[in-house]
Amino acid sequence: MGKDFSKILITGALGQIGSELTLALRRRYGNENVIASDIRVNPPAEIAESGPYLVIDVTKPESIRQVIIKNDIDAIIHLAAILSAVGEKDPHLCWNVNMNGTMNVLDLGVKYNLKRVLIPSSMAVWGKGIQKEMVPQDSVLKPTSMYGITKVAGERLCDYYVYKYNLDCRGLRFPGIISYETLPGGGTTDYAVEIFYEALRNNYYRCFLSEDTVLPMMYMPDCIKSIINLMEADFEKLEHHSDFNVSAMSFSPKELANEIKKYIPDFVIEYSPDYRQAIADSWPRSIDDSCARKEWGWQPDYDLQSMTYDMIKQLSKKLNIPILV
Ligand code: NAD
Ligand code: AKB
Repeated sequence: MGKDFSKILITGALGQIGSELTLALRRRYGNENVIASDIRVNPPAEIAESGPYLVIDVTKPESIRQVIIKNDIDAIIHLAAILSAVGEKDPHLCWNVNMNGTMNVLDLGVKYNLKRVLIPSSMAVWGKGIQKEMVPQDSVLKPTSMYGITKVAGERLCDYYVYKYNLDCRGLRFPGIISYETLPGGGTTDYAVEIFYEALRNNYYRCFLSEDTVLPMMYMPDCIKSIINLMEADFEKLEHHSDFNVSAMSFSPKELANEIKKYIPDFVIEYSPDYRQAIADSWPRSIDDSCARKEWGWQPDYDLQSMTYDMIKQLSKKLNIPILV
């Protein structure tokens, strides 16, 4: 167990996960050793000023290749992607970014003999015919969203590169990620972040999922921890590679709203399900992550209560809306 790579490239680094992961990895491995990249040209000051930032479009392999060569990159964390809700609005874009981006990263990983490639998957891999409660590691994968289809194909592709080319490629199936730094990028679980902003600003939230839609979720500190732990895990001890189930908590919009009401008693939530309800209905209610626990020691720190407490505390500071916590 430990770090055997020295220069990391992060794609999609300005997104919900990347913007926090970049800073966490810079603190851990050194500012100059973590190169952030995204298709967007204007990074926020925190990213631009704390280390290298480059523009990369992952659908263009040459733009990734140049950065690998010029910076002696030996590990890539590939976060650039189109998420489920945006993917349903533009399935071709979703296919192009998620599939071609992943294939480009994997091909370059082989060509330049990279020590590690990590590519997150998602609970969107599941769909028809699944066990809804504690969906097991190895189970039927028949997603109905374009995003889910690209995530299943991405997982299979990564495992193919492990076996065919001996590339050290790893990945985890994240549930919905909740955070207060950067807004989520257009997924079905985005409600679980929006609700905090609206509760604090307006005491009111109209939720696009129905009140009893239970979904697995994870707080950002656990997400960052899981990526670092898997990046540093001993390859020899891994039986799975690109598709580790990881989980932390599960709740419905109603249960989350009730937790928020402990801090904002006047908070009112109403429900107006839209096209994202069908996506949520195709996903599991909870996830069995025993393989990740056994193979690389996964253990979440946050549950619904501790996540809600911290979200309210951090966001009330960020938005300058005093709340007693
Ligand atoms: P995000 O949508 O917040 O960020 C994705 C980033 O990719 C954006 O900054 C965007 O500008 C960038 N991007 C889009 N097209 C690009 C291109 N062609 N080239 C380069 N960059 C491009 O996503 P995220 O939430 O940070 O997710 C990161 C990874 O984690 C994705 O693979 C996603 O599927 C996975 N994941 C996220 C969640 C979640 O709840 N956030 C849950 C499960 C899995
Ligand atoms: C989404 O809702 O699309 C993402 C995910 C679970 O992959 N948050």
